[in-house]
Amino acid sequence: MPGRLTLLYQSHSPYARKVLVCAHELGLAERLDVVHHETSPTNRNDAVFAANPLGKVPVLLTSDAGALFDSTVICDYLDRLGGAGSLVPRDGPARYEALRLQALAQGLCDAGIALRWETVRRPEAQRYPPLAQGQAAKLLEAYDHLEGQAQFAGQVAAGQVTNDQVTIGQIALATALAWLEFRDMPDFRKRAPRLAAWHDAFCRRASMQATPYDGETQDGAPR
Ligand SMILES: N[C@@H](CCC(=O)N[C@@H](CS)C(=O)NCC(=O)O)C(=O)O
Repeated sequence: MPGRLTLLYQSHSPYARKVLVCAHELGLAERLDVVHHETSPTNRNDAVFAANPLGKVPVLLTSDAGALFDSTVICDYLDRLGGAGSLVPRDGPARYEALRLQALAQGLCDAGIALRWETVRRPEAQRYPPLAQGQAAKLLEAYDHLEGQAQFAGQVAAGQVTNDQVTIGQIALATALAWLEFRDMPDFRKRAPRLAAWHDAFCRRASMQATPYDGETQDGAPR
């Protein structure tokens, strides 16, 4: 049984926040030493590379399983450590519903980060508008897809968002949507009002309240 765990974290990373929200939901947050790290492919962080050859956060340093990445693997580890395996249903359609939703949320974050490179992070002369449009289209398609899923309306109506029935997919989605708003990405509220209502309810959970986004990306000096 591992004792304390170190989480290489970043206060403005949706992937890192997903991990920390999972830890809170599982009652494991007190066992984590959370260490903030700035990362960027244009601003090398040697301490992060020492634990993850991809140079990305989050990374979880464990005594029994080594340095774990990426966020999906860390969440799986925490879920098993938590005992009940409650965030990732063990079997059946519920398992794949949760994992697929997590994959979609990961894709929202990936597309959002790619879009930010084309809109604010890359020097202006090197931006490629068709790439920005293509990434924004992924976000809008995903909003429409999620809005079409009746589960969100039902959950808000039944108050389920504020009880204990959360999955890795829901946590991943909430942290992704919160990040998209934090970074002024294409709006989902008008386009997907049921999704927005679900999100607002989910954000009232203590795990979300305890993990607000903060900070700016540090890409280093222009080359
Ligand atoms: N698939 C990874 C993505 C992790 C990721 O992209 N993290 C960003 C911070 S939001 C990072 O560290 N980027 C640094 C880089 O790309 O070099 C996960 O789910 O953990």
